[in-house]
Amino acid sequence: MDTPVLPAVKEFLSGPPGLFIGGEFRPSADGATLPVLDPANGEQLCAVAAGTAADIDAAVAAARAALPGWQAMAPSERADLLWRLGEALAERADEFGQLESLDNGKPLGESAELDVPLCASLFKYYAGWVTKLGGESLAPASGMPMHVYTRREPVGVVGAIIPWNFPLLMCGYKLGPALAAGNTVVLKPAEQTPLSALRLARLVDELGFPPGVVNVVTGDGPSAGAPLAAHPDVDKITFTGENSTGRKIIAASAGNMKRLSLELGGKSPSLVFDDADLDAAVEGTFGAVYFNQGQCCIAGARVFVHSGIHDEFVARLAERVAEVRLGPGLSDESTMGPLVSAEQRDRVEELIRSGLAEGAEAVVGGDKITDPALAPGFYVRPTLFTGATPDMRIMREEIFGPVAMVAKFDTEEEAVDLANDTAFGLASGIWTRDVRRSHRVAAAIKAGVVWVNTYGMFDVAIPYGGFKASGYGKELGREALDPYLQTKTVWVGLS
Ligand code: TXE
Repeated sequence: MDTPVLPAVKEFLSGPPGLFIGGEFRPSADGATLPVLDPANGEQLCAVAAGTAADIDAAVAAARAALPGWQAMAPSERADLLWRLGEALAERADEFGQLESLDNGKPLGESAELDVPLCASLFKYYAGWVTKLGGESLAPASGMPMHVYTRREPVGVVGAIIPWNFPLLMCGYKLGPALAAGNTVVLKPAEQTPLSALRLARLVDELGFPPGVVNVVTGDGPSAGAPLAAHPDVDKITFTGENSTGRKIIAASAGNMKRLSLELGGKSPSLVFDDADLDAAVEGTFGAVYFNQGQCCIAGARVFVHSGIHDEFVARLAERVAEVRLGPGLSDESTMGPLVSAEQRDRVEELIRSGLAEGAEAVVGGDKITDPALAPGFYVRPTLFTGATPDMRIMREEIFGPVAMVAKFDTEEEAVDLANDTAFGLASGIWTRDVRRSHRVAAAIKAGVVWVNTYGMFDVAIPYGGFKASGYGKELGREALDPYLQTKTVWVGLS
């Protein structure tokens, strides 16, 4: 049965607010709009304003103008606003969850019970830091008669460019630490999923954040993202998305030497040793690959299994994958929703075809959806490949869809080499009962996160972020504040 759409969600969809600039909602400068589609059936949900360079200019000017006031506000007051944003969000988990599921396609259980509460707790966590950001007093090694201290100052105006896989959560990842550190923000949501960011903007407005502290400009990458990345009056860009877009952002930001935090793609390995708890490894690997329809940058989809347990592992994982029930996010029958867009579905299907053409075997899935109830939506049949070799495209390129590749290894050394045979370095998983091996392998893997006998765990207090081509600048935890602050050193002569 489908969960009935809440009146507040219907009301929102009947006329979503425009761009949020300087505390006001307004249409885009040229009046253009973007359609927002329901990925479960391809139909239009509503339309939102399509911002361009002129709107970005206005939003950046509003953010710049708001900066002195926001920084002068008592830290306890800023903390209070962030805390109340977290509270208000948690109180509206059902509404935000529905909006997110309609916009992105993910099951309601995931949006309302995971994404919204985590985003709410993020604002509360960073509220706690606002009153604790101080510098230090330092003694010169030479013994010079100087009083030296550091101040931790915000970097200024932050441009946040976010993707569509966790639309609301990504708002929290960026806004939480940026605002806590005293910056003002221009947020550019993904064109596929702008709704929860606009709903959040309404909340920001209702709670009385000073105008211009948070600005939201919806629009596509080239028209709204690119001018934000290149804007001479933006001090920092924080970006999550594709590597090629990350490269464009690096180039665009060179003009005024913007600070950058980049959370890019991944091709994460899961290593299953022959002493692993197989039940836990199968269930954990299933979640590592297929959660969020596989649209996770941390997806542990390169699964390397010891040859002694390979066949049994594949049989059990195949059974688990076959249990998936595809359907709309708002249906309580569905355990997996559609992908976010037709473009993403086509991209994933093309990679599945390449895997078959290059000789991998699809133990489950691999075929197109033909069921007339699902076909108009952007669904992809969850797929499990065996026999994938390291040179295949499915083993090298980020798939960002519900596709796992299981391959064999014989020794620990080989497992580590296979795990590290990628340009990316975001996350990884190890399944073993041997505590010595778990630490040895965790140290040898070149990735920003290693999960041992678990996968995909996140917590507001624990830092997360990639190595190698997966980007730089941590998110979550205390470390996530650093990229939003700069240290000023003050020397005071005492003689
Ligand atoms: O990403 P983009 P897309 C990967 C995943 C997926 C692929 C494509 O493999 O299949 O990327 O997704 C904005 N200047 N990830 O095309 O383009 C864009 O409007 C400034 C991994 O959606 O990177 C959106 O707001 N901004 C990932 C944001 O960038 C630009 C999450 C992300 O879109 C821009 C999503 C430009 N020139 C996709 N061009 C992860 N690591 O979590 C686009 N944008």
